[in-house]
Amino acid sequence: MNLNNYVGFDTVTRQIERKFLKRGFNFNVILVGETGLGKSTMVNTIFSAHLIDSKGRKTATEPSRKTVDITPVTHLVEENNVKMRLTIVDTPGYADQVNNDQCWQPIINYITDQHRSYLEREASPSRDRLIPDTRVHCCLFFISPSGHSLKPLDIEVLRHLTQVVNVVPVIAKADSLTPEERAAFKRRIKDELAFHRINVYPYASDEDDAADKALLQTVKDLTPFSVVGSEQTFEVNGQTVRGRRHRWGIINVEDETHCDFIHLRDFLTRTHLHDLVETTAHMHYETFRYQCMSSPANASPASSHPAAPVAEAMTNGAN
Ligand SMILES: Nc1nc2c(ncn2[C@@H]2O[C@H](COP(=O)(O)OP(=O)(O)OP(=O)(O)O)[C@@H](O)[C@H]2O)c(=O)[nH]1
Ligand SMILES: [Mg+2]
Repeated sequence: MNLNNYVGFDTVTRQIERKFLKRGFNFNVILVGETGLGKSTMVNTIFSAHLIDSKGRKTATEPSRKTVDITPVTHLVEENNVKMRLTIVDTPGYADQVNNDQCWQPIINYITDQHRSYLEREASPSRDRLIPDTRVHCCLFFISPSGHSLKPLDIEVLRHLTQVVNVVPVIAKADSLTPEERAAFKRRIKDELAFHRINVYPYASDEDDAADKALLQTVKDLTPFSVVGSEQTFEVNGQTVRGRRHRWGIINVEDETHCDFIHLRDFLTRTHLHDLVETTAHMHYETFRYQCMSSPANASPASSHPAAPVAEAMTNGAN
C-alpha cells in the first residue's frame, strides 16, 4: 500500500464546518455587578439590539429600569449563515440590601442549576443526541468606577463566581474616569486580583503556542476592560456613532481612544467565543460533574430556575 496517495481526509474540516453550520451553536452570557452600573445597557451596546426588553421598554429613549429578577432572554442571531442562539442572563444588581450576606447565592445557583440540568440530561438512560446547552459560558463582572479599589463584597462575589464560570471583569461607566485615573485603577485591580488569587478568564494552557501566548498577554493587559455603554446614537463628522453626550462633547463607545468597548466586543465574539464555550465544558462543567459523582448529595436539585430560556426573538446579527 502506498501511504503517499491522497485519500482526502483533509476535507474533514469542511465536513465539520457543514455540520456546525446546520446545527448552529449556543452562547450564554451572564451580567453581574452592583446595581445601576449599566449592565442592562451594556448588553444592548454589545449586541446592537434591544435584546433586553423584559419590562416592556420599547425604545432606547425610555429611561432604563432596575432589573428585579434573573432574566434569561434567548435570541437567534445569524451572520453569514452561521446561527448562534445567544442567551443573555441579566441579573439584578446586588449590594442594595441592608444585609448583603450571601447576596451572590441566587446567581451561583442559577449557574450551577444549568450544569445540573445538563448533567441530568447527559446521565439519562434515553438521552438526546444533542443536549441543549444552557450552561453559562461567560460572566461579565461589572466593577464600580470608584478609582480606588475593589470593594470587599466584590472580592467575595468574585471568589465564588470564578469557581463556577469564566469571569471577565469590566470597569463600568469608564467615562467617569480620566485616562490616567483609568490606567491607575486598572493596575490596582490587577494587583488586587493577583493578591487575592482570583483567577479570571482567560487561563493559560499547556497547549498554547506562541500566537496563543501573545493573544493571552494582549487580553491580560486589557483586563479589566474599561467600558462605556449607550443605547443612543449621534451624528459625529457625518457618521452615526453609538455614544453618550456629555457637556464637553460626545463619547464614542466604539472609539478605542475613549474606552475598551471595541476590544471587549472583539474578544467576546471574534477571538475567544469558541474558547469560552470549550473552557466551560472542559473545566467548569467537569469540576461540577466530578463533585456530583464523588458526592451525590451535590447532585440533588436545588433549582429555582428552569433551564429553558424565557423568550425567543429573531435578530439579524448584521444590524
Ligand atoms: N455615565 C454612564 N452612564 C451609564 C453607562 N451605562 C449605563 N449608564 C446609565 O446608568 C443607568 C443605569 O443603567 P442600567 O443599564 O439600568 O444599570 P443596571 O446595572 O442594569 O442596573 P440594575 O438593573 O439596577 O442592576 C442608566 O441611566 C444608564 O443610562 C455608562 O457607560 N456611563
Ligand atoms: Mg439592569
